[in-house]
Amino acid sequence: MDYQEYVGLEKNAIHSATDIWKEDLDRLGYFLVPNVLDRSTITKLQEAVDKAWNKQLKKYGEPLLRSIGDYGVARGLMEEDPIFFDLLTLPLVDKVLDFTVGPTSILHLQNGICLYPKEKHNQGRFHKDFAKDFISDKLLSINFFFILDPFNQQTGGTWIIPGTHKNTTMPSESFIEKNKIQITAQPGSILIFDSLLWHCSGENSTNKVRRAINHQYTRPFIKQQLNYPEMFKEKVDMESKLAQRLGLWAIPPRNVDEYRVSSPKLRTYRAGQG
Ligand SMILES: O=C(O)CCC(=O)C(=O)O
Repeated sequence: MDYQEYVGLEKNAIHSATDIWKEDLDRLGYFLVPNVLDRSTITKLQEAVDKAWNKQLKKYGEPLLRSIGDYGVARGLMEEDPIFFDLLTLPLVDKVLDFTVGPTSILHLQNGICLYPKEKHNQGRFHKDFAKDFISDKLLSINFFFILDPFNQQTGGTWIIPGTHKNTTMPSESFIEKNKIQITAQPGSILIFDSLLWHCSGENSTNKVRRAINHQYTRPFIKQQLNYPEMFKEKVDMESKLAQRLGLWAIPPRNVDEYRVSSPKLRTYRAGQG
C-alpha cells in the first residue's frame, strides 16, 4: 500500500497477529477471533447454558425476570456447571488480558445470553457494559463474548458502533444509524471488545434461540457484579490462576487484624495485584 510519510509522524508497526488485535482494539474498540472453541465444547456449552437458564427461569419465574430486565440472561453460571470455570483459564483469554487490562484482571461477570426468536431483549438497546462518564488512559475493562450459535442478520448478531469507546458522550441516533455494524460469526468465535464500546443484541427472526456467553474482566480494584470470592472460596485452590481470576487475591481485609499481618504478602488483597 502506498501512502505519504511525514516527519515526526510514527507509523503503527505490525509484527504479529497480536499487534493487529491491539490496533483494532485501540482504533475500533473490538476484534473477532474465529475458531477458538471446538464443536464438542460448543455443544456442551450450549447444553449447559440451556440447562442453567431453564433452572433459573423456573426458580425466579418469568414475571420477575421480565420485570427486572433479566429475561434470557443466566447468571452465576459457574454455580450451575463447572464447565464454565474452564472459560476463565483459556490461553487466549490470558494472552489478551495480559496486553489489555493486565495480568491481574479479575472476572466482573459471566452471563449466558439466550436471545429468543421475536423477543425484545433488555440487551437489545444500545449500551456500554462499563458505563462510566470518564475515559481512563489505561484500559479498565474488557469483554469476551463467546459465540455459541451462528451470528448473522437473521439470528440477531450483536450490533456495535466502532470507535465509540473513545467518547464519554452518547452518540446521536443519526450517528448510530450511519455507523453501526452487525457482527456475523460462526459458533466458537470470540468477540473481544473494550467495555466502553456501545453495542446491543440484534433481533432474532429465526425460530431458534441464539446463545452466547458474555465475560467482562476489570482491574482488580473494581467491584464485581457478584461476590465470586464468597461464592467460590471453598471450591477452588487458593493458589491457582483460577482463584486469582475470580478475585480471591483481591479481597479487602475484613478488619484491622487482617490488615496488620506481618507481611503485605499475607494480606487478603495480595501485594502486586494493583
Ligand atoms: O446478545 C448480544 O448480542 C449482546 C449482549 C449484550 O449486549 C450484553 O450482554 O451486554
